[in-house]
Amino acid sequence: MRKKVLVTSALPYANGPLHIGHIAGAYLPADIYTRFKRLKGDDVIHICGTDEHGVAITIAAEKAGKSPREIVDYYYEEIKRGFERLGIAFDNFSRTSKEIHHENSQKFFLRVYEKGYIYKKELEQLYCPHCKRFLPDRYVVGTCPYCGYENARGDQCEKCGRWLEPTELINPRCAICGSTPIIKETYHYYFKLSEFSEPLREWLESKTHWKENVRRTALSWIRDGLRDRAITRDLEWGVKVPLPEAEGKVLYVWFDAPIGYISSTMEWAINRGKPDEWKEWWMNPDVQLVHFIGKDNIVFHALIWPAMLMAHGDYILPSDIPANEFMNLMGDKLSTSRGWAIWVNEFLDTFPADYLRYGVAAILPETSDADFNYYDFQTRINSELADNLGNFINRTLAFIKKYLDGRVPDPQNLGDYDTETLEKVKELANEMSNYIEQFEFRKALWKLMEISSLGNRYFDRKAPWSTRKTDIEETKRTLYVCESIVRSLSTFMEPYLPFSAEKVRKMLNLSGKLSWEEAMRPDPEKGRELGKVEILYKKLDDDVIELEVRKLMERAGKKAPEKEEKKEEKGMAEEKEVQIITYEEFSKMDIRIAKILEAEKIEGTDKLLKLKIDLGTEQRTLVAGIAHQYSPEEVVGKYIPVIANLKPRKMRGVTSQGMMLAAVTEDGKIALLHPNQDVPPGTKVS
Ligand code: B3M
Ligand code: ZN
Repeated sequence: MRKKVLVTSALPYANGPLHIGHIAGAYLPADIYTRFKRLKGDDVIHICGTDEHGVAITIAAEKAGKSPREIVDYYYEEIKRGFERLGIAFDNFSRTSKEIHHENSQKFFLRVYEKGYIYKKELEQLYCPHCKRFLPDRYVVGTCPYCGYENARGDQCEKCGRWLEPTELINPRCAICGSTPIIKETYHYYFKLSEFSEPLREWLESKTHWKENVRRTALSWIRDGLRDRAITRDLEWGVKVPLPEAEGKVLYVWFDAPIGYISSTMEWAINRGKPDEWKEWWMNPDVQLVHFIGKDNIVFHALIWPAMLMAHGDYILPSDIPANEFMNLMGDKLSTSRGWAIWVNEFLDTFPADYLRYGVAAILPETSDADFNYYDFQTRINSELADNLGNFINRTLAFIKKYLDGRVPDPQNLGDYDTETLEKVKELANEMSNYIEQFEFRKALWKLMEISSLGNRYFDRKAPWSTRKTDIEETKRTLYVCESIVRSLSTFMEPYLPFSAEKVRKMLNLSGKLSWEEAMRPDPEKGRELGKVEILYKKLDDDVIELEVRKLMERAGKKAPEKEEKKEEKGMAEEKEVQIITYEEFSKMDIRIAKILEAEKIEGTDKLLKLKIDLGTEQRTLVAGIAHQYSPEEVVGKYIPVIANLKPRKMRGVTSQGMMLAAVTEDGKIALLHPNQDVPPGTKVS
């Protein structure tokens, strides 16, 4: 049976242009997934829209000297255009400022209110005496009480991801004028999140197939205790609280935004002329609901939104929340305010959309943060897209055009190597498909590239340029197999490279898209005349890349790296992070074996242990981020390597005098390291 899959991507704030961090976090994976599911024959819709409320918008408006309305109107168009150019094909792209969404959110609120999960409460709030207003959310910044990050916003700490109340911040300051706020009385409506701890825990525990980062983070927050939260704000801009006594209050943006997924589906149904059809998605337990998000949105999608849905009662819960980590840029954290970002629309003025899609898909931050580097991007495009995939497609089709009458060859029968090759393609396509099903888009992409490498190897081994003079039947066999692979590729490419997939279909003169199933079989239309053949991927010249790097550096006020420097680094180290250091640099590190004497958990954290260690000549205190995996009892008495001359660092009020070394896997699992023979504390590691 056809499965129904409802895909959503996080609703981007309409307060700035799209950058590649957005693309890598949610939209590209969601689009790949949707396109793939469609080829597989599932009934799938991809829903999104802009998030147009909240202080992210009002602050942007204030900074630009514009009204919130002007800001969201402008960026809605700008963002939508970026998605279209990039081929992110939503079934509906709505806006939370639309009437339909306001109504829907108000209904949702009232329902939860009537069920007793929302209550009114007086509270003390931060108020800026200088700006003369309350300071909700991003209007106030201060130190995060959980992780110590100094620029945490009033509603969420960017560093540890926790949901905060403005009054929890240490040393709060007004984000607009910098003054110290005072405390003033007001009232707000609270959502009884605390009541959902148990149901949420049970629900999350059943999600064993989820990405570990999402489940683990959400469960650890439950363990820390869920508190009721204010879901209204004293603002002008937003969805009005639908209660007569709540004059001047609007819904907190994170309360209304996820409801936007439903509103956007409603709008989709209306546009299709079947206004009730959204219910077949949101009220249908057979639907698989998949939310694609970036990791900073985990708390909202894995805890608060499901709790809201549980409280409401009529709608399905998410089946999966594949959250991605962050995408850095040229070794440094993305920062839109510092100009350290690649803007989608600007990028697409220079590069084809499929180049961006490929460059990002190849390094998606699926298990850990990734780094977009222009030079690696160039290498990938040139050696993978152009030399591998493009080359195979072009050489095959050009050969048929030139020597085989421009028609799909019709060989008598195939030899072993020919059928084996076609079988292998099927196998690789199945592996690719399994990876996509598990949201492992990078690995799936390697499989795609393996198919075209296989094709290239086959072409080389069969050497049709030489057989054509001696054995035309053999040449036909070869090119029939190659053409069949190209035809299969035109489908397998589609999720990642939709624009070039379309071009390939044109060159092949196919009447339309093939399903995944059809693409697994050799071409049945022997004798079909091919279309016009053109080069699929042009290589990127050094100058083009240099110019982009220079533009980026200049905008951010940085110095461009020397050309030689960058080339050498690249030659020696396969992937980005690996850097070569000299022996002198290495020898500066004082690494020694220490014995753990005492260990205790650091209050209020779930990751940190405070250790007392013996370094032979002295005892020291270390802070180690292992508490989520090791209990204090487990580690006492153990011998571990330590960098003894690392600059002391204060964490959660404890100064760490050195750092413990351990093995950390890609998905964050830690394994302690121990010497495999007895050595005294203080023994040097070299
Ligand atoms: N607008 C946050 C963000 O862009 C937010 C996502 C809403 S999803 C319902 O990071
Ligand atoms: Zn102020």
